[in-house]
Amino acid sequence: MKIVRSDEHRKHFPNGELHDGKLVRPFECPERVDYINAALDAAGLTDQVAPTPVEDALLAQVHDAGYLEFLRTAWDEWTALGHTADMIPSCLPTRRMNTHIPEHIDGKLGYYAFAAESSITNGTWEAAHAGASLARTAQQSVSNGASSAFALCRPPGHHASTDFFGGYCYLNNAAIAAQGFRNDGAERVAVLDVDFHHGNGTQDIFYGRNDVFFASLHGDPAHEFPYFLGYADEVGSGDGEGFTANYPLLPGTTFDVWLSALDQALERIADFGADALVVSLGVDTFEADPISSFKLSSDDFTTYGARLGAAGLPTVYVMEGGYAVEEIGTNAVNVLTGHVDAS
Ligand code: SP5
Ligand code: ZN
Repeated sequence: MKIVRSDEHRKHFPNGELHDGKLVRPFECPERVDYINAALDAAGLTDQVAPTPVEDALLAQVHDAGYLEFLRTAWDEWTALGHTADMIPSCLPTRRMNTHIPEHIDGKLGYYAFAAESSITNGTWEAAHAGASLARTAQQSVSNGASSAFALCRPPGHHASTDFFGGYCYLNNAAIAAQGFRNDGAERVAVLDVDFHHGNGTQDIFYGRNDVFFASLHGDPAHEFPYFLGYADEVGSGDGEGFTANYPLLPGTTFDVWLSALDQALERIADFGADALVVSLGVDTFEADPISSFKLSSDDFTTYGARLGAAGLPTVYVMEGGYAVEEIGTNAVNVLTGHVDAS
């Protein structure tokens, strides 16, 4: 298992997150990476690959050009107005509104957002770009022959779509890895999203395509963020019909139920005939996660990591969520060691 990590993520740490009506310290915080690094080192997962910058051309295959330009310039445009606080979107387009892109930065901020808990701060672009580079580098090491790799991405990515951010995500690291696999010769790529939350961004990016299969196990969006995508009747459209599979699970879901959904998703991926697998690895399915409601124990992560390793595919793990900070390292690394021991 190759490991790809860097310190650039520290450049992104907004002052607050809008949570239950209050601005609180963001759940998605830099110490998450410190705990994962410590657990990787303790487990001897230290076969490191140095990251190289993701190409603009690959970013442009996954994301809209106007959105990328917005992310790159938003903070400068904001601070040029004299603002010093973080950028929090407050006016977002909804049903029956216009789809013009506003000129004012406040309007652009709402246009390119889908959720208001995630702000843009000084360094958000640099950190997100560096995170995408980790995912690309991990994918390249696997395309070049490594059997598996782990990209310790922060901020996470699976909620970000072609042209919007939210859910702590700005660039879709898993989608960039999947597209990278395609560019480097894989004909069929599967993305398996095991984060507690539905990977709405990844689904949206590949929804009309039959070369990337997307499967997600997540809290039922009738009850859980991101609320507006991830229902079982979303199966893909056009050429992509039949290439998306959603497994919404009720709050309180226990590991036996979760694991049987995983087995169904893995069967779909095997039927698809994937040449490579990208795992959106969120460990917010943990029983003590402060914002989620599944019941997995730390040992359960080892068990399902073994299932993933037994699938026998060239695999890139991309870090997504997980907010029980002190246990995040153990839980994430348990998946990786489970994978390695079973493959
Ligand atoms: C990558 C990732 O895991 N993103 C998650 C973003 C979730 N943000 C909103 C969560 C809303 C949770 N509400 C919990 C209410 C508890 N009172
Ligand atoms: Zn999540």
